[in-house]
Amino acid sequence: MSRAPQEDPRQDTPEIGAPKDSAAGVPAVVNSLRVVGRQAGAARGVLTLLNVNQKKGFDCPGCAWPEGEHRHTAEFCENGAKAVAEEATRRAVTPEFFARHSVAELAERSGYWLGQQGRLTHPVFLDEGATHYVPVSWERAFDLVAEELAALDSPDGAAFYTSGRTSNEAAFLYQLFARKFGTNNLPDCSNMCHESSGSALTETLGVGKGSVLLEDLYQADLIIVAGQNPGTNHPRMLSALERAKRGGTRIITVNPLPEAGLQRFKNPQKVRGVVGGGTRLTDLFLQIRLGGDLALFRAWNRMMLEADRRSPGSVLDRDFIAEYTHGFDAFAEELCSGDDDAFWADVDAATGLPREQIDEALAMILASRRIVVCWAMGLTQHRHSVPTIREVVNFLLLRGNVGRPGAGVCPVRGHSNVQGDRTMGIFERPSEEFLDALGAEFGFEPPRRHGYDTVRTIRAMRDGRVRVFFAMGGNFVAASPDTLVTEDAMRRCRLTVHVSTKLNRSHVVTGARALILPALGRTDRDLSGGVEQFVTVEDSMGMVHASRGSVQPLSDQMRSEVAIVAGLARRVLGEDDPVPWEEFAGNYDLIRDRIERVVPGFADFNARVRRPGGFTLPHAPRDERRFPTATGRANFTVNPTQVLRVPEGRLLLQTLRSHDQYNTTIYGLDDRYRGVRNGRRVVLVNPEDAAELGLADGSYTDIVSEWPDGVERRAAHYMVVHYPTARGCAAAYYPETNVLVPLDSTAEVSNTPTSKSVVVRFEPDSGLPASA
Ligand SMILES: Nc1nc2c(c(=O)[nH]1)N[C@H]1C(S)=C(S)[C@@H](COP(=O)(O)OP(=O)(O)OC[C@H]3O[C@@H](n4cnc5c(=O)[nH]c(N)nc54)[C@H](O)[C@@H]3O)O[C@H]1N2
Ligand SMILES: Nc1nc2c(c(=O)[nH]1)N[C@H]1C(S)=C(S)[C@@H](COP(=O)(O)OP(=O)(O)OC[C@H]3O[C@@H](n4cnc5c(=O)[nH]c(N)nc54)[C@H](O)[C@@H]3O)O[C@H]1N2
Ligand SMILES: [Mo]
Repeated sequence: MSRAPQEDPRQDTPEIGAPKDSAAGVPAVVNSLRVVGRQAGAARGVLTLLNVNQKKGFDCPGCAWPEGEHRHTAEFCENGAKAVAEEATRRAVTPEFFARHSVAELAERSGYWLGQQGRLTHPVFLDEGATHYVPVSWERAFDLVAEELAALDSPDGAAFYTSGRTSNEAAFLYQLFARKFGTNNLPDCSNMCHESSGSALTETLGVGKGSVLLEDLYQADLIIVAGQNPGTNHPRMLSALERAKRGGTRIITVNPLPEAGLQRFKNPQKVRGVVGGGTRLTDLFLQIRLGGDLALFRAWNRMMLEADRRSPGSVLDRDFIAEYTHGFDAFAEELCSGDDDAFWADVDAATGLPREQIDEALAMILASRRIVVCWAMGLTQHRHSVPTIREVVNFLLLRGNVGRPGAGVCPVRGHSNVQGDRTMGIFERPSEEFLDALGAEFGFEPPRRHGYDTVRTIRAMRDGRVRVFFAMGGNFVAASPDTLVTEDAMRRCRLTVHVSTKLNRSHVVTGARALILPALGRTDRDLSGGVEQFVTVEDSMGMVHASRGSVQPLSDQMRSEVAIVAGLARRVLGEDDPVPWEEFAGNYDLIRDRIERVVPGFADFNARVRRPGGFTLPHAPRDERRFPTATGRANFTVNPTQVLRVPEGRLLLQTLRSHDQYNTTIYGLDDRYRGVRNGRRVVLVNPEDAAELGLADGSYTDIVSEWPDGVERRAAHYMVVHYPTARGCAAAYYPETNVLVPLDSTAEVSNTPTSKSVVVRFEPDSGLPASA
């Protein structure tokens, strides 16, 4: 058992060139047109693209970055184009496809190959002991789910997963269905993503979302981008940073890797971006060690406290602290106590940064009245992620940088509607207020017991406590940690069900019985109930707007997610259930009326969402400096330094995204900005570490992770690439390396898998796996 099963090593022959120091620009656009042409047929592809994020079009299924006020006809980014092409493809996975390929055969294919086969067009069923999926009617499919749910000892024997592309309307109905069925087992991709942000922000500011709007970025004096690679994962963010930059904003980047987009940006939307060197975005690059951010923010905070002691009132916003915050004294006391040498020794060990750079950054911080901190997975996927983000909040609170223009917290979300899904109640630990409102609106008593998150769901499946796994989108077995454990857990289920657009690994690693239910995606025209429907989404900055697909679906058997949930709910909950499921499926306005009555901030939902650009949800800290926390104030917190100490001869591995993938969907085998072509089995290692470990550039190695449970986790046959990452750190691509992430290695409080800090050692290459 030595390899991640979704790999196809035969296709993987990496070629390495020099990393780039700029992102986007002409090659990006040309590349995206090429991908679009290949995938969807040029005409259909370009027509589709022009519609993305336009006022009357669909929301880009790429990322959750907001659209801005002026959407150009051509404002698409390379990776948005790929996401659209992936979905709008004309290739189809039909019942004939499943007749040709057994599940066992499909399980030998790579995730890349599976995704390339096209859109799922018909509901299909894999019966116990069967070798192939066979077509099934929607009615029969719902009967099968109902049958297995009815056979459970308790409603908590089922788990209802959600990925982050699901619309507000579908998500609202889905969680209503799960709760009427009787469980809060609503794990979601957030559990593996920004859960640490939500946990930290809810505790400290009272709202688990970002507090800035686009204008705030433009007005900021300083933007700190920590643990994020926007050139690949949020390319439109670079346009916003460029605009801020032109207005005089300075940018500090904190990252173990020198990511191309953050160094220089060539704006493909402008002539200026087409020729010349592009805009230099980063003023100061801090090449930090993995997991060093807590120590870095503590260092800045301590220096600010000390400077203010020397010259009271010169640094801190004392009025803000007195009026709006709680816990300052305890925070300052802990941070400034203790031996100076020991404190700085920890900072050195954790960050690996020269003291001059920390000082230089501090000077920029002190010269800036308005500061925004942006972050993504580099901050959220470590054991001490929640303390790290709490410390970021401390940093901003010290100088009143929350709740005023040009300042605030900016966790940059991943999936295009992951934030909206949470707002709609996709959460295993819902608040009492939410459950009260939901129960009152629909006349039932929702379950109060907290449900399972992603990691707990895997354990429960492994231990036989969850027997039915239902997924609204996503690719659970590939996205989750500890691939072999998760796949085994999945196989122990009675029934696994996937509502999906594309074929993926989770369809071929199944429970005793399995269903694939084909859903319409964001780009597809939705004629549920015989009339054209639109859905709504919420972006990373709390802006809600409409999304209307325009592409003719490939088959009349594909259904909208709303229609699927409604049909299933009726079948499972029975004819007597008073919720008007059929009416909801025929008119999404009726769902929005209910959302308005249950979820705060959606007053006049149907009217406001029809206005161009939609509307912004209220955010108490941002709008009125009101902090709905336990203390009624913004909370300072005490977060002792944690240093990830790695034994001799080991490195800390982060698992991240290449430029040619969307999470577990692989678009191609290149990572252009990092200079990697035609392969994904690479591990990026600092040349000095490589020399110490005897890892020659271009040689092959096995990567073995270390975790105190005695289980061997190995990723075989990876090419070593000498790369300018921080000392002591390495990087390799997710999802293949999920085989190395131990299920039980999770963040404090948020329980997020520690995908960015896996202790690994290197062993001699055991060669290509047998099937190669
Ligand atoms: N094209 C494309 N777009 C996407 C996605 C995609 O796969 N493809 N995925 C979407 C999703 S769901 C998400 S969540 C986002 C993810 O967006 P990102 O968070 O940008 O994604 P990652 O590739 O995981 O990159 C993590 C970055 O953090 C850095 N980093 C890692 N550890 C640390 C650390 O300890 N400290 C600091 N300071 N930096 C660190 C890494 O070097 C890397 O630059 O993107 C979304 N958008
Ligand atoms: N090691 C490691 N693991 C990670 C991460 C990491 O950085 N490192 N990142 C984590 C993060 S941030 C995230 S968000 C998760 C992602 O976890 P998921 O969201 O579960 O995974 P995706 O790859 O985004 O899911 C892709 C599948 O979603 C389906 N799909 C796409 N669009 C639609 C749609 O509109 N409707 C429906 N019903 N289905 C659709 C398609 O069938 C496609 O195959 O992975 C996490 N896992
Ligand atoms: Mo994510």
